Amino acid sequence: MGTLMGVVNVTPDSFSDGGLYLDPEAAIAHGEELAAAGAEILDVGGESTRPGAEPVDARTERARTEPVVAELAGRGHRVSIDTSKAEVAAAAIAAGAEIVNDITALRGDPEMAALCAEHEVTVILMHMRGEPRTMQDDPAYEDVVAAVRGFLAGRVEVALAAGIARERIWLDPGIGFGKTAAHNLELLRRLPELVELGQPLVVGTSRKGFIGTIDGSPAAERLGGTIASSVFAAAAGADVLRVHDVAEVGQALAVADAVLG
Ligand code: PMM
Repeated sequence: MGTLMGVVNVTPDSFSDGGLYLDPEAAIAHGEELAAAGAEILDVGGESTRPGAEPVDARTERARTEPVVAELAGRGHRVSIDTSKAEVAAAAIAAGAEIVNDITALRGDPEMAALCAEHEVTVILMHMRGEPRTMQDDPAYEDVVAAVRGFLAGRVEVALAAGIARERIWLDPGIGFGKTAAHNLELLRRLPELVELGQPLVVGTSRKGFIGTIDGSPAAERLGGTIASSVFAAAAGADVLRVHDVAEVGQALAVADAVLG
C-alpha cells in the first residue's frame, strides 16, 4: 500500500536536510538513491517552505531545480516539481516533470492553473493556512478536518474550471502547514474523511515538528515517528507518502501490507 514520493530538496535551508544537496550533482545522486530505494516519484524542490522561511525569487528557484529535473526525468524517473511559481513549473515541465506539487493549491500564481491544464500534468493541491513565513503564528480552527476538507473541495472546483482533468488532481492535507501538533494528529486520525473527497491523497509527515512535540526529538531523529505516521496514513487510505527516508518507510509499508494480507 502507498506509493512513495522521495524528497529531493535543492535548498540551503529546508528544515530537515537543507543545504545537503544544493549542488545539482549531489541532488541528482540523492534522487537516484531514493529511486533505487523504492521511490516511484521524485519530488524536486528549490524553495524551503519550513515555518518562517523567506520566499525565494523565481530565477533562483528555477536555476536550482531545472537541471536536477532534466537529469532525473531524462534518466526515466517520474518527477514532480515542488513549486508554487508558474515560471519554475513551466521550466520543470519542459524538462520532463509530470507532476506539479503546489503547496498553495493554485493560489500562489495566477498562471499556474492554466499551465497545468495546458500541459496535462497531474497537480497536487495542498491545504495551507496563510503562508510559510507566518503560518505557525497561532493557528486556530473550529474543526480542522472540516476546514481542510472544505478548502480542498473548493480547490478541486477551481482546478476543474481551469480545465485540469479530475483524474489528474491529487489532494494533500498539508501536515504542518498552519497547524498545531493537535491539528496534525486530528487530520491523521480522521484521514478517511478526506479520502471521501474521491481524489488520490498525498500525505507528508516526514520528520515534521508534530513528531518532536510528542517526544522532544530534533528533526534528524524522527525516523520512528515518520514510519509510524506514514504506515498509519497509508492504512487509513493515503495513496502517496512524501518522505525523506524511502528505504525505511518502504520496508515498514511492505510489512504492514504483508500483515494485512
Ligand atoms: N511538505 C513540505 C514541502 N512540500 N508538499 C506536499 N504536497 N506535502 C507536504 O506535506 C509538503 C510538501 C515540507 O517538508 P520539506 O521541507 O522536508 O520538503
